[in-house]
Amino acid sequence: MTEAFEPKNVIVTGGAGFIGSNFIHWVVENQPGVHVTVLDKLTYAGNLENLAGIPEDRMDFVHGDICDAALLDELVPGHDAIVHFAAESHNDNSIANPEPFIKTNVEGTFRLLEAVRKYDVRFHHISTDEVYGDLALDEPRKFQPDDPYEPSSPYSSSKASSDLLVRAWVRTYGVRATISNCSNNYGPRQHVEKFIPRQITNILCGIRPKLYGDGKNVRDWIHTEDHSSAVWEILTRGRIGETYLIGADGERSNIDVLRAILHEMGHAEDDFDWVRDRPGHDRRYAIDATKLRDELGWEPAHTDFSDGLRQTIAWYTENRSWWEGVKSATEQKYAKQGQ
Ligand code: NAD
Ligand code: TDX
Repeated sequence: MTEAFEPKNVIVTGGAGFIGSNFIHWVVENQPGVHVTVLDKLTYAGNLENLAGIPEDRMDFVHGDICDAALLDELVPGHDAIVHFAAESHNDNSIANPEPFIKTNVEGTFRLLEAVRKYDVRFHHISTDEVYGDLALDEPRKFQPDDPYEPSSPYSSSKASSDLLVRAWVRTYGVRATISNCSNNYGPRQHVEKFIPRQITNILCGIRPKLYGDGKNVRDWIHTEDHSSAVWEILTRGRIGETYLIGADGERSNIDVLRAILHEMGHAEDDFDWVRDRPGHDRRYAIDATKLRDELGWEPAHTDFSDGLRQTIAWYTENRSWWEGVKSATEQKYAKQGQ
């Protein structure tokens, strides 16, 4: 067993977004001696409100771009780790306009790798199961860490590219880095462009939910707090150069998830619209997290999806001011795409 790494001063890129902010709340609650420096560009997906309530002595916020090498030269020295969440994260946006995905996800990761190489800082790269392409609905197999990369969308190919850069910087330059590829996250503070919050907020606004294609596509859902605890284990106890898959055995078809939301919110289970399918739409994702569970002893805490979904519905119901301002622009964008 390798000795545990105990970071005290951690840069979190993309910390004002959905998963990054949930990770920071988790660290502040569970790791008392750790200070976080957030580096976030505050794109349409970043929101400073996501960091409300974090004590001032636990966090600094830096408004900036991960592609800015001069800023990284100022910021990185003095920190002992970077956890890299910042990305353009939405598949549908990547199909409409891939360029920001190449810039932030590929060039941004390259800039960070150059900085951690220069200043010898531990790096953890957050990635997605989508780099492995998709599985058939009836296939017993799940994704394994060493599976070949077969990304389908501009988003997933940009994430795959960034993973390969990390692997190369480890092998060629000896950078101290790990990678995690996680399945679909749900929970509070997820942007209303994403599937679960879009449908919940549609219902709250009197708009019928929208289901792509035949609704049979399967996603492997994990609560974002379980993603956070897994990332911490990998950052502190993972083996350098390794890839860990993060998932909590949460496979569900989109139509089942939508019906569960409709049921929970008191609507008939056919009270939704079928809309145009996503081009290149991946059929099924499924994670085998055996390596993470066996090697690091990680276990998810949120094993009851219905319960997690109920809490998520409650969060969006109680926090209308968090999402109301961006809802109509998001729906207008979808309407233009026939979705
Ligand atoms: P998000 O879109 O909610 O947040 C992204 C954050 O990154 C925002 O705060 C944004 O302002 C910031 N950002 C974007 N470009 C930047 C730049 N150039 N410089 C600095 N900051 C920038 O994304 P998310 O859903 O929280 O995803 C976070 C990470 O997790 C991403 O790397 C994503 O690929 C990965 N991931 C997401 C999921 C999921 O289900 N959402 C699953 C697996 C992996
Ligand atoms: O309105 C919708 N209707 C619908 O049927 C939306 C927004 C989505 N969908 C479908 C498409 C997918 O099969 O729901 C599923 C989930 O869609 P998204 O929330 O867009 O997620 P996905 O494309 O699976 O990608 C997510 O998980 C992996 C994250 O957005 C990525 O950042 C992460 O890497």
